[in-house]
Amino acid sequence: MLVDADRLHIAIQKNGRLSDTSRELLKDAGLRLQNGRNALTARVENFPADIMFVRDDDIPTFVADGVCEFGIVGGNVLEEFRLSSGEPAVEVVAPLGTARCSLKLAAPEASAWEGPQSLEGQRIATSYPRIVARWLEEQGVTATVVKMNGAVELAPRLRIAPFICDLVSTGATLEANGLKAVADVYDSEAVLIRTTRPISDAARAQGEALLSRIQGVLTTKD
Ligand code: PRT
Ligand code: ZN
Repeated sequence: MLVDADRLHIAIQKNGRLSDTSRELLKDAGLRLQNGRNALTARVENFPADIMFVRDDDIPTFVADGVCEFGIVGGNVLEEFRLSSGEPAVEVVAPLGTARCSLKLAAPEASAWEGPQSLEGQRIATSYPRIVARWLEEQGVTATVVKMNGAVELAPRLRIAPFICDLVSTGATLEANGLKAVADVYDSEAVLIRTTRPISDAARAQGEALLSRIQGVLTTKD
């Protein structure tokens, strides 16, 4: 546990697609951060909370371990984490409506697609192997899932796998790589998560106050 059990610890992405909207949400909730962009942590001047700037992939772990009481992360990252960790001590307290995207199955433009059965016995490259494996099971299809940590859209050209499953927002990346989306696997948006581990009474009360401020911000944005 971090030194001060009476302060809240909030994990947000340091740099990436979630960082600006995460900072903005905390700001709109009235939290004034002390440090600039390059710090790893920031003290909130006017609320008993510290912000941790981390990789998005680490956020579910920090919250489930109770190192941070709150975090903001993509639903896709949280879901993959949940499928890998049994029943982690983390709950979604608010969908945020930002960073919307879909995990989509894609195939080379020229290939024939006759539905999920076209995947039988094939290879699929993805950064989300557990979400893809669950979907394949739901479809009753057996295929080999190949985990890649990035540049998934190159897999067909590199002959790693003829199919990929990757996040899509505008579709421009698929198009630029000669791929077409053939199925929706998981729809995602950023979510505010909270630890379900026991925390101090003071931290719990601050957490409730933070949550109601954030809910207030979200309501005015609806
Ligand atoms: O460094 P760190 O590990 O923290 O960041 P990261 O590189 O893992 O994540 P980042 O910042 O790229 O994305 C963070 C989260 O943003 C994701 O987990 C999603 O929840 C959400 N998000 C929303 C997206 C996209 N839209 C998105 N389009 N994440 C990634 N993409 C990528 C996608 O992987 C593909 O390469 O953008 C490309 C496709 O975009 P379009 O517009 O061409 O379709
Ligand atoms: Zn990441």
